[in-house]
Amino acid sequence: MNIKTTMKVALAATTMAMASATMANDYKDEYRMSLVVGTAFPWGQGGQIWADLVRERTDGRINIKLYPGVSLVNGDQTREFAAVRQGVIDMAIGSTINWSPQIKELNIFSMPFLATTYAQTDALTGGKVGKRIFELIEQRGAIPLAWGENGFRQLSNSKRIVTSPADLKGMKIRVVGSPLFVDAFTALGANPTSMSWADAQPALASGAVDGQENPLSIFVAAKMDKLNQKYITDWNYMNDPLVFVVNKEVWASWTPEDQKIVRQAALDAGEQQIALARKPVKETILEMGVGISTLTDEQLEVFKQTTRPVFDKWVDRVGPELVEMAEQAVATAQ
Ligand code: X2X
Repeated sequence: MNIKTTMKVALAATTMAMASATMANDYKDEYRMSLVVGTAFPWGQGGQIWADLVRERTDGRINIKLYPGVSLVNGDQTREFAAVRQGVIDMAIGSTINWSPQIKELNIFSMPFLATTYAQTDALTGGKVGKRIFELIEQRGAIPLAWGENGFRQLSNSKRIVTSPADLKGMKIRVVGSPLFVDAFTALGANPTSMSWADAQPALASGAVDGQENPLSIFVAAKMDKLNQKYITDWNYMNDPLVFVVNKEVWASWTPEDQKIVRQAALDAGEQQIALARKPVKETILEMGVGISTLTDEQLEVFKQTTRPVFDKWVDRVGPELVEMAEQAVATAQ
């Protein structure tokens, strides 16, 4: 080796050492994970599991702190995805409903009575639809890693047993931030108001609204019996999947080894989180003194027919191709 080559090699080695030092410096002391609800809920538990697995498996190189209540966007869950994209939030486990204002295709999961069993839900997230949705999330600026689940949304109210659209007539129902829900509950004859989860609880407590729709695991953990909710309609109207994501720049700042760890931890946490979300809680709800009406096939059919025009209206917004893909997936699942 002549002196020139030796110097070149030395220089290259120095540059490489500097690059890896910069990379190490790029790691933040703490990564901020946004969630709508905390660890009393399966959703929040999923966040805790993900954070713990990542800390363990990276020997503390990646430290994640949970920010429940979507506190990084002042409780406005419909702005969460935009904040992930902008880097205000480093990572999140977010609901497809809450991110649908930015990614309209996510409304596929909210199409009334499209997927009414767990097998059908899994056929959507685990198949072509899930793959397509992940591509779209990545195109819109975040790295999707795994699926979780909020759960089948069931209706509850303070007034009466609801087994037909007629029972819902004029009832004030709090709905989430996708206009699809306003359309659906309007078609059913109710009087829906869209508001955040933070605002929903006081509105239910004061009687400003009569009812709401959320998975039963949320009903139990939020103690909705104390929010005047006495009657539940078990109708599996739609299941709200959750998505584990990381901001693009944050993702790029990690070594490939750490990216692999974070991805695998998300998949493992997602699996555990879904199992927690699917744990039966009907007994607990009955013990709370709340009635549950499980609809018969005939009763379900009436709700399905009544919301059909809304389904049809949203096919164009969600994308006919995606809807067809979803209908095929659901038809082959049980
Ligand atoms: O706001 C809701 O109802 C909740 C907690 O289920 C979501 O974030 C979609």
